Amino acid sequence: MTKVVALAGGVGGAKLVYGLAKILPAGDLTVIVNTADDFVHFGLNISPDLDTVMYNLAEISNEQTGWGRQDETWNCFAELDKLESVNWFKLGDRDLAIHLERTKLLKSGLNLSDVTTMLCNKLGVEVCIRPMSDDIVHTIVTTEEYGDLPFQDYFVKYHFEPKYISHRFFGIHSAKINPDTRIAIQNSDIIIICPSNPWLSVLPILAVEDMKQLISQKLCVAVSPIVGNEAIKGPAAKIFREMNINPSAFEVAKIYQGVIDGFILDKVDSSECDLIRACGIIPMLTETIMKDKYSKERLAKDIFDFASQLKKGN
Ligand code: FO1
Repeated sequence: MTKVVALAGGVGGAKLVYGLAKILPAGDLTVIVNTADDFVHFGLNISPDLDTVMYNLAEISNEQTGWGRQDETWNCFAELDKLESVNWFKLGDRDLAIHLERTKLLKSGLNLSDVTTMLCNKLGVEVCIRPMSDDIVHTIVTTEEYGDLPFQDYFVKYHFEPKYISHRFFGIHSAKINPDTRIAIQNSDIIIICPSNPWLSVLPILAVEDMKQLISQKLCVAVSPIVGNEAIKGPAAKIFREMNINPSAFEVAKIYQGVIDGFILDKVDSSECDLIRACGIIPMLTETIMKDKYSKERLAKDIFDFASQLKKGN
């Protein structure tokens, strides 16, 4: 029995988590999810990355967008539009039920970890999904055109078009790791950093309390979200360019240097393996683009087999 902890955020992370859940017994997989994208909208506590992972595992996610629900209706959203209300963040009717329930449970005094477990139980998700912290953390992106933007304003309202200057995690210094999350990491055999945005989805998780130290003590591999100098989805390659760094799998591996023992990258980037080895990281080449359920499961198996034969500190 091999205990796996996956760190995930965003659509790419959720896709790999789906594949991992297909190859591992539910009790052997724990997913620690970025919550720095969370925000309060219409007075509702919205946790996009927790919901995206939960919906993928419940097999009720919208496969086209990667977020939100399948078979969604937009009656409430349409009425809000008639009221000329805020409409840049689309909230479907089915999705709204989760936001309403999460907000009610949090207001009753439960923490986000317990609320997430309750919602997963109600959706029949057996894999353990845990927020990176029960405390509030907000990613703020500083841009050339608008100055500081809350994450969802940068990502959704402005479609990550503004020029990236820097970012920070508001509240990170007081954010604690839930004791059960800490135990899950300490009891794990392998940690997998999913192909999520390194700065906006993974580094918030590693920045919580002593998370980075906890994870660095474990055998850890990461999957590149950059393939052929481009991101599959989202602003990762654009942010690299705005940092004057060439977007590459190697540059992602460098971000995780000191934390990871192995790095999984796409075959198209095979020329970068020597650079990755020079960082003391073992590369593994495979097809990393997940376009259907089969490829999610196959990638998960490739990663698990690769990590299982690595030794800590190689
Ligand atoms: N992303 C969009 O690009 N447009 C939206 O209108 C949108 C709504 C939305 C509603 C609920 C939810 O859980 C996610 C939603 N997302 C939307 C995706 C979300 O902004 C991103 O998935 C993450 O925050 C970034 O990883």
